[in-house]
Amino acid sequence: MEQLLKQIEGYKKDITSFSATDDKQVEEFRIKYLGTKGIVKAIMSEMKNVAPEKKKEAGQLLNEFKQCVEARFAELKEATSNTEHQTSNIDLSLPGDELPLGSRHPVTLMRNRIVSIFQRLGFAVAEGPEIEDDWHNFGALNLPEHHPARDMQDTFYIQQNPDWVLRTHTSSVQIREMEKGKLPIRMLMPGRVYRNETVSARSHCFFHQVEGLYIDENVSFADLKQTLYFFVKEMYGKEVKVRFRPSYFPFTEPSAEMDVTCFICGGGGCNICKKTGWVEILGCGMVHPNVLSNCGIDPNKYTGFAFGMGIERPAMLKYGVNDLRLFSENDVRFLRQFTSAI
Ligand code: 2NL
Repeated sequence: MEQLLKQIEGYKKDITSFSATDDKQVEEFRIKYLGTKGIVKAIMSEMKNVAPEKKKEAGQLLNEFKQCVEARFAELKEATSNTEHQTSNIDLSLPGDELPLGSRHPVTLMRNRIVSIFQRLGFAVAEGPEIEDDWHNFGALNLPEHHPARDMQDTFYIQQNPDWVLRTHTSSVQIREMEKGKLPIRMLMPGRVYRNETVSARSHCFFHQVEGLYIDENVSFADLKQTLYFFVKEMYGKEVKVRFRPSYFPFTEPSAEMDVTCFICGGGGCNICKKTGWVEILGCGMVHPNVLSNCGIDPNKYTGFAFGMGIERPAMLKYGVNDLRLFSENDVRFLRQFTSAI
């Protein structure tokens, strides 16, 4: 009798832990416990070995056990028979949980597009500090003492040290590269820059740009043009036309600005190109000899070209963003829209 009790307890445990995910396993359960050669039958046959005075008690126990097995069988059957997709209590036909995918910032996306085109031409990427001294941000770049860019009105100066500014362009990184004295240089400087401007939909006190610099013997304006032609073709397509307009920067001579035929209206005239059919995309020029000698490079032996372009404006046009402030507010409702953008 004792032994029978133990046996039944053991089987009860097995029964509750028995799991079935399909009909086949439920059938296995039935055969194992309720079949003609099953465990219930086998235990019932133990009755004959039970002492007569215990028979009543044992009978009750066995009946209870049988009910247990049958209840579990019904449970397993129910769980596997609902639909053909349903296994136990898991409904595989339900939609999955959404994976919380991150997204790249649209300014990062546009920077990566620009950078990867120049990387294919052998330009290496360099970065530098956002707090710069006067020399690297202005002096070395041939910006004269009275130049408006140096004005407190336009530049953020660091209170503790009037020699320090928040860089107003990434050219300071290029100065640092040139000062290292390793030539030739073929580099790209992407980064954040600062101007003392009132924040609005169209202007911001910080924004991003990519500058490029190529210095070697015999680098000419023709090299500059071919490099930028390649960039424009890769960036805006083969059909796009290019024009150079003479311009002025203190750090290049000669200097130019480059326009492309409007990639919004195709040259017909729209709001973006102010009905001119052209949009300005960058400034460029041959590195001024003073800048070279300021960095210890002999301007009689070496020449170079440089260019600079903003990132926000092309990003606004490409991704249809109409307010600069959206780029720096980090509102997830804005950022989420770029999950699958490239
Ligand atoms: C623009 C125009 C430009 C440069 C940047 C440069 C840097 C060095 C020497 C000479 Cl170290 N030039 N950079 C040259 C011409 C134009 O940027 O519109 N940027 C947003």
